[in-house]
Amino acid sequence: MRTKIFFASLFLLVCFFGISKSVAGDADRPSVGFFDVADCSSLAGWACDPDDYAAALQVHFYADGPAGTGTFVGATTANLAREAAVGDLCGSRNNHGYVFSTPASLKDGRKHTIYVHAINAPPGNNPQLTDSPKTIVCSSPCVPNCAGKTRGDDGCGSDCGTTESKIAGGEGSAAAVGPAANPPAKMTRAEILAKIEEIKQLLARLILQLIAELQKQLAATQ
Ligand SMILES: [Ca+2]
Repeated sequence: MRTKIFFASLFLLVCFFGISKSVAGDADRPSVGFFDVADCSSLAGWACDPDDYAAALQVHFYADGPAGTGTFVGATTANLAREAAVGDLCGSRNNHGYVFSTPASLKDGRKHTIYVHAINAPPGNNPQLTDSPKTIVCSSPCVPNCAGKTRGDDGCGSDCGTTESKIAGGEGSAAAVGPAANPPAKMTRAEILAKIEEIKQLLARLILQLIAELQKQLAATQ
């Protein structure tokens, strides 16, 4: 009887340690990586998983909070070539980089905090990458709109009126011709020289008209 109990106990011990060893050997190791870059063009870094260095991980991006509280704004695959140092941390495989275009939804002139999660291999907890989160502030690209306008702001800081209409003194010319005549934001050298020449000619005509008027008044006094 004692012999049976001894072997039964031994069997249970072997099973216990065998299972424990198996569990310890199969323990998931979290994905690793970095969130290197966050600007108005792209969100970039690298990610890999020590349980499967050959796997190209999915990387998920959230705005203004991590997964669970933030807004999911997109995903990409971390499968781009990176420097050798990344390979040193990813089982000698350096093709674990990711680059994701900064979503237009985040370009609203407000501050947004971007969180990056690597999708674990095998499926499990999806950790944030090192240096996540990062903050960006991106303005929306300005789209000029001069529809229905002959002058005035185009919505991007430039005047919808033409140079000719302002110099010639058309409708509303007093305001339009005003100081510096509100030149376009970007002018070529040739355009600037042409503009200066136009102003010189305009001033010359005005001076000649003034002199002529004064001469007329002078003649009247004789
Ligand atoms: Ca893992």
